[in-house]
Amino acid sequence: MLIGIIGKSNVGKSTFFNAATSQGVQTANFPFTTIEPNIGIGYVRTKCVCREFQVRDNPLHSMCIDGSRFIPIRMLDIAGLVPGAHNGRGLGNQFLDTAREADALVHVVDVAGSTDLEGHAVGPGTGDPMKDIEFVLEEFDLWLATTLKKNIEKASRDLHGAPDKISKVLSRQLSGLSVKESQIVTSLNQTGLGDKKLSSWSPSDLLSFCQTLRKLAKPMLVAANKADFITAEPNLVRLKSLETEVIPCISEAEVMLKLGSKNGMLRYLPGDSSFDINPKALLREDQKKALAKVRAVIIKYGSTGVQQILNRVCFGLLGMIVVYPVEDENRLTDKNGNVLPDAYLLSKDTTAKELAEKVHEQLGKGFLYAIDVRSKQRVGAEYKLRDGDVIKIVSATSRR
Ligand SMILES: Nc1nc2c(ncn2[C@@H]2O[C@H](COP(=O)(O)OP(=O)(O)OP(=O)(O)O)[C@@H](O)[C@H]2O)c(=O)[nH]1
Ligand SMILES: [Mg+2]
Repeated sequence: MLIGIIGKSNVGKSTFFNAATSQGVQTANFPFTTIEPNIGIGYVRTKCVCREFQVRDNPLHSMCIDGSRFIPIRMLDIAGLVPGAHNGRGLGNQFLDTAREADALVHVVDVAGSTDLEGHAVGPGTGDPMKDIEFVLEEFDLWLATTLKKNIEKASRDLHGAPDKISKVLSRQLSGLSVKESQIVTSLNQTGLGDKKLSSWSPSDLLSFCQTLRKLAKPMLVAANKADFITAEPNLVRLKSLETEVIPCISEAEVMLKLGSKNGMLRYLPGDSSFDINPKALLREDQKKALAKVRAVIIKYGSTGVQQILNRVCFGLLGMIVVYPVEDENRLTDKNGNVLPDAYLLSKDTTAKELAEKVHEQLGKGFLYAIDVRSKQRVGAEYKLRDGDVIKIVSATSRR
């Protein structure tokens, strides 16, 4: 899974990326600090099943800390947008090409209004996050339209007058954009363009198709960043009128807490609503003050918001579930004795057989049945997995 971070210039995209991935990419209070994309690994947090099964787990590709399972997801931070980017202003919008494969987007916004439309620092409360969101979405849709236009020209040549195949041809042309054919069909229906020849689409047909497709294929939520400023409050109220989900966040605070935790100064897990200072830590006065500020702001919002945003994208917008495959249904281990070694993020309707195929091609091919470890019941190939399932797959190719 890939989550793309988009937004205006200088709103805190890279700070959010650092907060989520614990990387240290460059951030600064001026536009276009980021030019080349940054790729990293963030984690979604879920309650691990280890406590329910009363086992001590040793995950291989995820982490389990105090009963919380942290599962890796890929994240992408790109350059910021300014109005007119599609005409080459700022850094243009070609860099959005790197976001083609994103399954979902986090749209970072400066909710404090401390930057103007171009991303230059201004007095907090001066900038307007509503306007920022408007132009960023417009630029994104125009980028999508340009990408589609190129493909549509090719697609209409392929069609040879068979309009009923529009969605098939479009989906083949758009395969690099992580778009499903069903999403194309829905967009064609919603915009009433299903019966119109591709070659006669007007620019506004194309744009309205792109807006509809973007909402379906690139689900997005707004990270209302810099919520620590007092000027964020009225803007957060205004953002409630958006159809998109908005979560307040303070990326800078998350960076600080993760660093403090790594250095042993604090006890803090991403997503927690509080933190404890290590009584043995020798904190300087400025550090104490900074932490007091962080504490006040996470009391106000319940958390720094960063982990909540990743979780909402993964489990809310994308509707993913977590499933734990094991080889030994009694010890909950793999063949090497690792307890609950894997936690798979899967889309909601994944079946037991599809899980087998994901674990190993051969396991899928020889699939016989699966065991729901919790109930010890056998389930068939078409069994729809549920969040938190622990599953043993029995296959003609497995060892028994
Ligand atoms: N007060 C406050 N400042 C923040 C927060 N997050 C980021 N900043 C500051 O905002 C400025 C911009 O941060 P960046 O992460 O570089 O922003 P960006 O969106 O990646 O910027 P570009 O790459 O230039 O588009 C920096 O000075 C950060 O320290 C926050 O939660 N609160
Ligand atoms: Mg940046």
